[in-house]
Amino acid sequence: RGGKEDSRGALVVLEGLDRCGKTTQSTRLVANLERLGHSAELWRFPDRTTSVGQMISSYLSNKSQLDDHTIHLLFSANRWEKRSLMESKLKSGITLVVDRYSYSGVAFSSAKGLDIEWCKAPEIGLLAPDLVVYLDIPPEKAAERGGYGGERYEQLEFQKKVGQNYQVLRGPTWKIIDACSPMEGIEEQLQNMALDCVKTCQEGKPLSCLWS
Ligand code: 2DT
Repeated sequence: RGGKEDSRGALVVLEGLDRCGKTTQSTRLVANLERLGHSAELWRFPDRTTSVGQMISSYLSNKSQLDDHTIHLLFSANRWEKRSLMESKLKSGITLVVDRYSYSGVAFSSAKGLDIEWCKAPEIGLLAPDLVVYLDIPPEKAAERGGYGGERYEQLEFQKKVGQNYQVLRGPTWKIIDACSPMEGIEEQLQNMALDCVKTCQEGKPLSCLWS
């Protein structure tokens, strides 16, 4: 077990409400992993660079309207179109730090009233993260941080529902960090969690699929 041939990169996902600090922290994590000699890349979903991603982007900025089920499936398709690249990167030893993933997909769509099991279904078979770090912030605190842009979903009442849905999704691969604690402390906790995870993947922990 754990021979070099099974060694791979880790799939680390950051989740949380808007303004919880995911983007800052995922950027720092990648820099820290690289500084410590690991190869790592920063990914994010939605990936707005693809043609599916452009449809999503236009929806989020209220430039187009879509049925709730339709946009849900587009978010999922946006992950499916990156799945094989994701797998090959991981197998080549690169750790992927991903800013939002399937949990955002389910938490946001079910906050609109869609059935949670229906929301989870199209995610079945995507790669399962080795670690999900949830940056925990009360929705009121996130709103105080200001800078909610004009995008769809960036409203307090909606974010409260999203937060409740995230709680339902929490599982054994989840670790929670208090997003209101000082930034340097968050950075350090996150780095330590990620390093542990990278190590188990280097040692040959097998890749698995959602929803495991
Ligand atoms: P950013 O502000 O992080 O770019 O996110 N979202 C995201 C969904 O509703 N479903 C998904 O599958 C994903 C990945 C969360 C843009 C918004 O899109 C939401 C916020």
